[in-house]
Amino acid sequence: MTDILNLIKNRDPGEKEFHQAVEEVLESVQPVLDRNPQYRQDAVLERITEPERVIMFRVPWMDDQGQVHVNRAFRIQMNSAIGPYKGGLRFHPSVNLSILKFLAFEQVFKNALTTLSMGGGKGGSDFDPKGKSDNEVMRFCQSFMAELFRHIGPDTDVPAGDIGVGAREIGYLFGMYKKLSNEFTGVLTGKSLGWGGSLIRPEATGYGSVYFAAEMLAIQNQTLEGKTCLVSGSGNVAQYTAEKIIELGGKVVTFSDSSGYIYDEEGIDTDKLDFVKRLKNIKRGRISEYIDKYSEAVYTEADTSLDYNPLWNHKADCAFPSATENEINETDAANLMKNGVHLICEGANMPSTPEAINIFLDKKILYAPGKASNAGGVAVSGLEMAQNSMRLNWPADEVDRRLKIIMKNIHQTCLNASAEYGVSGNYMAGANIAGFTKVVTAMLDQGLV
Ligand code: NDP
Ligand code: 2IT
Repeated sequence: MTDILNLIKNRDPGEKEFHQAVEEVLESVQPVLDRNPQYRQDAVLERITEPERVIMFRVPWMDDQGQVHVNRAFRIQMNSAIGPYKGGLRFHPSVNLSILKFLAFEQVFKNALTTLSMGGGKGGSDFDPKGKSDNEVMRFCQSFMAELFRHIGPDTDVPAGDIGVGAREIGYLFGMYKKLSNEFTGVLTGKSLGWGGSLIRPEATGYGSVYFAAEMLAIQNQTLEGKTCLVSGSGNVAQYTAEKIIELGGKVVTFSDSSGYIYDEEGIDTDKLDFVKRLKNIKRGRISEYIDKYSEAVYTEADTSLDYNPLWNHKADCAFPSATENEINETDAANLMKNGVHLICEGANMPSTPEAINIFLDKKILYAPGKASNAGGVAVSGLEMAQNSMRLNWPADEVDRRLKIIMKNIHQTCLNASAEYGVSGNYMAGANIAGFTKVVTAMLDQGLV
């Protein structure tokens, strides 16, 4: 295993996020490799860590003043052993090959856990939608799709949203795809309801994450009722995580964005949450504006000179990191433990550093890795694809019912795999083992392709 990791690191030395994601999976699946020595000769690890295809392209677009800009964009088609490539698009200035390869790699195992027929992919651009007009975003999306359209399709690769890509962007991307291909197909998920979207898709990642947390708590005869929860981010995943926690009787006390975070000791109720939804989804404002309306809350500006994030340093029972990768480091993890947090449920992808995860595992708290706990989003994307194929729409309660069943099954699958390999209760190992086993089996069934 160390050989493979060194090979990957030497081949692409700068890709630290990708190395981090690969290292975690390779460590977890070592017992599977030990039981299956033939995987060595089949070069299973070399194959699963190398994208099937990487597309990298230029996106020229014009701003409202007539100035031309050029962004860089990618689509990583990581693995298609169990279905068409599937995974989101991220528009954020930090986007690079390493980040998208880590996300695509994680997506492969996550999608396998959903039990739906979806391979893994991810894409995006270093374009920053913040502060851009709707017209600028539209022109960017159209230029982006003018290249991407030839590489995707409803049975080839089905992108969706991620950071910086929501209903507005999916609309513009879909419109351009339809025009270029002259087809109305389910080529993207996260579409709006009137033209092929699925009910519950906007809610799915957050709801699914809380369903997963409730399953973990149920093992210990606990519920979310009365539990104080820290939520980071204030975008799609954070909003619907908070909504479901509130519905199940928990108390949400934080939200954040890249500028800072708010702490509302009284709890963010549904009225306050509606304010945040309007603030973020319609006004596209900053979370600091929360305290203009609710003066009982405290706003703390992000401070990059600190080696910890004060959001994770409040008394609480549960934490739902739902912003971005590596947002919980070793110090944050120690602070969470000190403050009584005994459940970490990852809504974001890879929000905890390896050092932080080691603390969670050492303390034997309930720790759900993103590829299991945030799989509800892509799972309902899979249900959107199914509805598009049938040309019908399921009612919200039907989609929600299926989402709950999928999250419950993922939870059980992680537990079963962890028990089978002697690491009972380690959801991270269980998720990695179960996802890996499914994908590798499919790859070997299909021969050397
Ligand atoms: P959104 O764009 O809706 O929201 C992202 C939130 O995280 C914003 O509050 C944003 O603040 C904050 N954020 C983003 N980058 C950073 C950063 N570098 N530092 C601090 N804060 C940051 O995205 P989503 O809610 O969709 O995604 C959140 C996470 O969930 C990501 O890790 C994503 O990969 C993951 N995920 C998303 C799924 C989905 O269906 N959307 C499915 C599964 C996982 P600001 O506005 O200031 O940038
Ligand atoms: O990380 C993720 O799972 C997503 N951004 C959702 C992907 C999807 O295809 O719905």
